[in-house]
Parts: sequence; structure tokens; C-alpha cells
Amino acid sequence: MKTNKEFKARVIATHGKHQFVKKDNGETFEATRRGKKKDVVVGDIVLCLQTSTEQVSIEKIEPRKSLLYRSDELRTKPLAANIDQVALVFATRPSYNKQFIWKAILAAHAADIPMLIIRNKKDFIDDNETVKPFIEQLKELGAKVVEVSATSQPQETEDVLKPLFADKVTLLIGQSGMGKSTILNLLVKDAEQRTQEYSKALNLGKQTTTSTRWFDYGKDGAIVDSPGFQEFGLAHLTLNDIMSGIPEVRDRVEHCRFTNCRHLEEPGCAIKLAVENGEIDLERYSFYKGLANAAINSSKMN
Ligand SMILES: Nc1nc2c(ncn2[C@@H]2O[C@H](COP(=O)(O)OP(=O)(O)O)[C@@H](O)[C@H]2O)c(=O)[nH]1
Ligand SMILES: [Mg+2]
Ligand SMILES: [Zn+2]
Repeated sequence: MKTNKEFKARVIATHGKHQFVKKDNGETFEATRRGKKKDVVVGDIVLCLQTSTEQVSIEKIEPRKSLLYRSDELRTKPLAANIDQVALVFATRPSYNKQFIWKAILAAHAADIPMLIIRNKKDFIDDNETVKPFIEQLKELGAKVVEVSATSQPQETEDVLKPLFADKVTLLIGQSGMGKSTILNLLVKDAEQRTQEYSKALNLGKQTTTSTRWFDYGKDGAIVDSPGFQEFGLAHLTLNDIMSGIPEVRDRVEHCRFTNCRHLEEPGCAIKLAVENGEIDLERYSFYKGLANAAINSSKMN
């Protein structure tokens, strides 16, 4: 039954069972999901029913343009919906994890979302030479890469990032300590204050960094800040997602002897040959093998 108390809104923060939604006119409400389902994520457009002045219930989730997932040891969970771009922040100090970055690229590829990589802290100039081959590799993998220094060159950082973030919904991810919050605060001047408001509304107390939050950015853009995490699990990907998300594999499969080659133990495998010839980075092949074996084992269990 349609009542005039039904409206559409954007989910702008989630924490456990709590959600926070915002209407186009800027009004915000605390929301609960009908049936206590945990299927709503930041970025979702939802149909709400007003139950009191400040309370609404989420009746329905509108179809999503995109949905990015990651897994941890326990389960696969969606990170954010309707995003146009994933921006991953990394730096050489403390230290970055190649596999984390490669996995994020794969997850974005599987969700059909373009990836922007922000190498921060370029003021550690001693590291610039050593990180260069990795940056070149990321570009070959299809990511756009920019290098900034959010604390020592804030204006330049803003100038570089502004056009890349304009009119897009960008999900910010990264291992903790890389400068994600510094970059968010640079782009969204009142992010700290808005974070406090979210925490208050969601009764988060001091655990502000455990929730995902939406910040409007410019006219039509937004930045979605996710909690820093150390692992980017890919249990949700199939062997096919993995093969097609790894260009070194994808671009050579047609030369394998068997059309169903998994590039592990099969004879006449073009990928293994390219590894032996030094055309494929050994570390990247190990990365592929690890993911492929995990995908094969989990599909056997199902
Ligand atoms: N040297 C240097 N330090 C930075 C830069 N950006 C951030 N930091 C510092 O790195 C630390 C972690 O930054 P933060 O934004 O909290 O990282 P987050 O955990 O990814 O949100 C803080 O001490 C920042 O001041 C940078 O460009 N250069
Ligand atoms: Mg942070
Ligand atoms: Zn093969």
C-alpha cells in the first residue's frame, strides 16, 4: 500500500543493525531494516517508510548499479553499492602489501568498477626509486596511478585528486596508516565534524572507524570512507573471475593446449611457459596459483 509517508533515500552510514539515510532535500533519519535483514550497504538507494518523526524503516532496496564485495575469514560482505570508482591509498611507510593491492584490483574488476590508485607519502623520496617498478606494474594491470603527498603538499594533492573525484561516487579503501583519513579530510573539509555527527546518531561512541560513511563531494560526487582493514579476501570470486581479472593469464589463455586449462599442472600451458621464460613475474604467478587453488577447493566443497 502506497502512503505519502513513503520516500526514497540514500544510505549514508551503516554500523551493525543501525543505518542512517538521507533524502535528496538533506533530511536525515535513523533507519531500521524491515525483517532485520542485514542486506543494506552504504550507497544504496532505499524505499523508506516513516514510523515516527525521526525513525524510518527500510522497505526495499532499489536495484544497484554496482556492488563491491570483500571477504574475511568468516564471510563475504558487500562494502558499498552504486559506486563509480574505487580509490585505493597506499604508501611505502609503514609498508604496503602487494597482495592486498592486487586483490583489491581483482575485486574491483569482478564488480566492473574502475580503480584509481593513490600512492601517498611521496615525500619519503628515498622510496621513490624502489616503488617505481611496482607502480609501473599497477599501470600495466590497468589501474590509473597518481602520486601525492597529503601532508607535505596538501594543495597539490587536492589539485591532483579534485578532477579525479569530481562528479563520481568514490569508495576510499586502504590498509590503515596509509593516509586515507588525511586525504578524506583534505577533500571534505568538514569530514571530522560529519563523522562526529554520524557517531552520535549511530551511538558509536569512540568506534568511529568501524563504520562506512558517505560524504557528499562537490555537486554530484561523493566519497565513501570504509574502515581500514588489513586483508582483502576474495572468497567470493570464481576461478573464472580470477583468470579474467589477471591480465598476464587472460591474455595468454588462447595459447594453452587445453581450452579448460587451469594453468596449474596441465601440459602445454602458455602461462607456465611464460613464467619459465621470465615473461610473467613469479610473484604474480604464485598469487594466481594461491587464488585459483582456493577457488577450486571451495567449489569442491559446495
Ligand atoms: N610523511 C607523510 N605522512 C603522511 C602523509 N599523509 C598522511 N601521513 C601521516 O600518516 C599517518 C597516518 O595517516 P592517516 O590519514 O590517519 O591514515 P589512515 O589510517 O589510512 O586513515 C598520520 O600520522 C599522517 O599524518 C604524507 O603524505 N606524508
Ligand atoms: Mg583513518
Ligand atoms: Zn594454461
